[in-house]
Formats: sequence, C-alpha cells, structure tokens
Amino acid sequence: MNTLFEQRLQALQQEQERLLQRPNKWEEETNGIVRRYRYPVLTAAHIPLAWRYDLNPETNPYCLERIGVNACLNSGAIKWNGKYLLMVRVEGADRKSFFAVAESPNGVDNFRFWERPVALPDTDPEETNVYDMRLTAHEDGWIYGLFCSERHDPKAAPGDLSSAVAKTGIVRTKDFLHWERLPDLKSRSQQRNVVLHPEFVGGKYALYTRPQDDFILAGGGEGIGWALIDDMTQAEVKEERIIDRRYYHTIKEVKNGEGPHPIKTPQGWLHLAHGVRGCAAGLRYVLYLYMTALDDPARVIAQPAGYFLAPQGEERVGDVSNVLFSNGWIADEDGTVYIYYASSDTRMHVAVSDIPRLVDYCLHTPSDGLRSAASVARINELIDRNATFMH
Ligand code: BGC
Ligand code: BMA
Repeated sequence: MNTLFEQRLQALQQEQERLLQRPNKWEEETNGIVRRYRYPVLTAAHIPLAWRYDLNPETNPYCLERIGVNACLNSGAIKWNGKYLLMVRVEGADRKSFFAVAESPNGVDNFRFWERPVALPDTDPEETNVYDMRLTAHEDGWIYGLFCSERHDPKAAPGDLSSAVAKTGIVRTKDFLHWERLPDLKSRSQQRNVVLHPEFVGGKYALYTRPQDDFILAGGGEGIGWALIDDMTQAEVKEERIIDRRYYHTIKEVKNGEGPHPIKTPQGWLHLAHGVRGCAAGLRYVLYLYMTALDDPARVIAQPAGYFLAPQGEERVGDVSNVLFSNGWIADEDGTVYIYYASSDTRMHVAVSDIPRLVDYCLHTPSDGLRSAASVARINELIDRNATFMH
C-alpha cells in the first residue's frame, strides 16, 4: 500500500467532511433588514474530491489535485422536493465556468454537490464560457435556466483576445438531470442578466432584460428592461422598455441587472438587483431591492434609496474585490427569504430575512433624492417626525 497516498487522501476527506458538516450560525445586524450567516455556504473547498483528484494510487502516487477549482460564485436557487438547491457557477483553475447543483436540507448549511456537474447541451462550438444562471419554475410547468453565454468577439481586431460578446442561453428541465437546450435569446443588443418572470403576463412569457451596447459597459442601455415573448422555444426580444433606470451619482450609475426572478407578495412583486458604480478601486457591485405592481410587474411602486447589502469584512476581498452579486433567493412557505449571494466572485453566502420585513423596507425607506441636499432634507423630515418620540 502507498501510505503517502493513503494519509493524504484520508486527511483531505476528513477536512472536507468537517467543512461540509459545519453548522452555520446567524449574526445580528444593526439595520434589522437581514441576518447574514457567519460562514460561506459554498467555496471551492466544497467541490467533491472525485472531481479534482485521481483516486487511483497507481496513477496518482503523490495524491495530487489534477483538476483545480478556483471559486464557487453566482448561484441560481430554488426549493425543490423540500430541498434547497443552488445552481452554482463553479469556476475552474482554467477560468472556465460551468454549472453544478448543490443541495442543503435547511438552506443555510450542509450544502453538498450532486454526483456530477451539469452537462449542459453543447450546441455551439464558439460558446466559450457559461455563467450566472437564473432559475424560474414557470407556471407552464417547466423549470427554466437562463444564463450568460460568452464568446470571443468575432469582430475583435487581430491580437485583441479580450473583446467578448454576451448572449443569453436558455435551458429547461423537469428534474435537474435532463436539460433541453432552446435557441439562444434573439436580441438586437448584447444581453447578460436576463431573467424569466414566473407567470404569464397577458398570455405571454415576460423577461427582465439588460440591454448593453458593449460587453462591459451598458452604454446606451439605460437599465433593467422588460420584454414580452411569445414562445420560449423561439425567444426573441422584439420590444423592450426600461423599467428600472440608471441615474447619475447613484449605486447603479454604471450598470444594473435583475438578480433572481421577483417574489410575489400581497403588496407587489419584490425584486432583488445589483447596482454598479465606478470608483478608483474599479467597479463596486452592491445589492438593492425594489417593488413592482401585482397587476403590472413592469410598473415600479417602490424604490428604496441605495443598497441593502454591500460587501463587508472578508466579503470585500477576492478575485474581483468589492463585489456582491446575487442571482438566487428562495421564499419559503412560511415567508422566510434565503438570499444567496457571492462575495468578490469567490464564495457563496446566505443572508436570511422574511417577506413582511423586506416589503416594509421597500415601502418605507425613502427613495433616492439624487442630490446631497435632498438626502439632508430626508434626514431632517425623519428627525422632525421623531421629535415626539425622543426622550
Ligand atoms: C466574466 C464575468 C464578468 C464579465 C464582465 C466575464 O468574462 O466571466 O464574471 O461578469 O466578464 O466583467
Ligand atoms: C459581471 C457579472 C458577474 C460578476 C461581476 C463581477 O458583470 O455578470 O458574473 O460577478 O461582473 O465580476
């Protein structure tokens, strides 16, 4: 027996089991809106050893990792058969991302990957990278996954190996094992962060879109859009209108994008999105909430100013520092909301809240006055109203 191999493998297995079974615990936050859990729910170290190590001592006498994994990030989420599933963006050491399902019994810890990564139907040899899937259990009976499909820009100048083009890929499933790939979304502009609304709207499918002129910059793309689609098997954005606009000197000045699909509440659709601004450190990504009307999911009824989650502590640092990104949340039957978010393109976390609390936050947080003077006026209004309550 090769004892070096055995010892190393045993240590790796024990260490991973300890990590997978570690109970998570929430920490109080001063703003009362959410409770973050202390430990990341998924990291590269959660990836099964059989995906990374050759477990045959004959062919791997040093027990080396053969296929490295860099990060677990931007994950779609869904409750399915009583389990909390994440559709994880796993990024390899080779920079390529792929999808893999991880499952937890309680939504906050004990996430374990299924046996194999998702084998997405491979329909286009130019498709180089796939990431950031949004899951929607649609009322038509299918579970859809919309994701970003990226390729080298065919119009890039010779020697320019960085320019890319983003499209929206579409798959659907009924069991998370068999995936049907539908044609990519047709659109005049590049599209990343496209999300399927869970209900028909006037008999049509509805998409939250994010038109952009360029791969990185939104350019003339003014924000989160809305498009009605006749047929998901031939999905095409024919008309698109902006429902959540970007503004100068806000958290979404440079770009924004819908997170997961909105949650239906008695007071309206509750939306989670990311906003991006530029600063000397690069792009800063934060998360914000807004609400739209039940009878018209494209009509904004509440827009609290600023972010409700921004990078904090260790979340600030990673491969792409100063980033929180979310494309998955789960609203449980009892109203608990599990918000899954990645920090700095490196690891997955969960923060927990509930529907009444998030709705209260949306409906009663002042909107952005867009100017410092307006911010001061809002604080003074609050102080005036508080005068009778001060002791
Ligand atoms: C990366 C994404 C990133 C996008 C825009 C892609 O190549 O994989 O994580 O959001 O570029 O920066
Ligand atoms: C992109 C997103 C994410 C990523 C973020 C920060 O625009 O689509 O994939 O988390 O940038 O790198």
